Amino acid sequence: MSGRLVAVELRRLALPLVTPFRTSFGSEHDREVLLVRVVLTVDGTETEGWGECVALREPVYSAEFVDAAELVLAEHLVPRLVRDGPLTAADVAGRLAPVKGHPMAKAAIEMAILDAELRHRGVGLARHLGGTADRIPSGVSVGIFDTTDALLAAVQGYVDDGYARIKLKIEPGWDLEPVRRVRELIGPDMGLQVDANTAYGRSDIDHLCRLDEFGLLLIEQPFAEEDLLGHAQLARASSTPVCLDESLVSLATAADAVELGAVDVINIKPGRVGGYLEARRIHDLGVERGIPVWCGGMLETGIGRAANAALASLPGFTLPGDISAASRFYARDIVTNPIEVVDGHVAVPTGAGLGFDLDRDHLATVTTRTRPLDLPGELHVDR
Ligand code: NPG
Repeated sequence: MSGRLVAVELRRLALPLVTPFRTSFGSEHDREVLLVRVVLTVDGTETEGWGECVALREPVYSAEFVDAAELVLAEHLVPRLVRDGPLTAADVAGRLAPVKGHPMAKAAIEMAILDAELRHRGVGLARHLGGTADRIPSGVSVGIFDTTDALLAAVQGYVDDGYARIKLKIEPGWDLEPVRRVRELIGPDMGLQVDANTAYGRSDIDHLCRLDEFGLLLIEQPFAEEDLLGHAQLARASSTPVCLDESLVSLATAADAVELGAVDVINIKPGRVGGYLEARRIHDLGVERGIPVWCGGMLETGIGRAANAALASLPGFTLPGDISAASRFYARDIVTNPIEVVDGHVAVPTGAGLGFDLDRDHLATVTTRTRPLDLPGELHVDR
């Protein structure tokens, strides 16, 4: 059922983090969020939908950054979508394919249209994607600390909160020792994994193999985004499964990485791959090829967090995702039904659309700018 985009608005929010989050590429103290609000008319009824763009303020995780995402949405993506007439969420990726790159910006507008479309139909995202679980195990991602003692205290807090697995950020100089100490703290049975965010190079393969003794679930993205060969070499040398994040920007790159033996486990982030529909296709590839997948996180608000929980309810998500409680990052979420962790699990939203309920008052408080887009009229070509 096609709909017409009758309004699109870009919103910028400033959200302080409850505690700074340090990775090998920098420290985040607050989150500058870009939201996309659409109004879609289907069968004469107008429905609102929201999407969240996961691009960071600076291009340090990937090439995208929030100002560029706003610009490409306003000047290139939305005009193309509107120009070509009525659409469904499933048409978005194809219509936007002529614009190279910018997966996070593309994902945000597809997400908003999907939200509106599903709300109109009264269907939840999990059901739409083929999700089967009604709750999913929740993992937490723990940043780099100045001291190992501070790290251990933080990890103990997350263990007490009931998280199902721990992910540690690592970088050269912050790897073997913190991992050893955390493994001692949490015992041999709790899931533990590490994420390097591209901080190492191929010459570190022998060093990284020393992580094998800690029984890790996986090592995530040790080498540069482009370095599939290096990851394949590590996968052969090390007994720790190699997981890719930054390298996998589409179904095609994921399929190539599998073929090359560069990836044992796939981190799926819908923003990184251009949207939830491409994310499902990567999930399907994982199921077909026997590659476990899990859902990554990008410090999302309740909008993206709800959608991620829906995605992670698909059966191929056999490892806990980075879908932690919203309160791990934000004192107050912009939704009235924030994701919470109970017995190490997160409930999969069941409401229509992405399943979140906006806290409009709080959203207004944290909004720094609202930009309604002028929508170009459709081209009516007489044939
Ligand atoms: O739980 O949302 C979360 C954060 C998970 O560590 C996490 N994300 O590289 O996967 C990552 C990392 C990240 C954080 C990436 C911030 C980009 C920005």
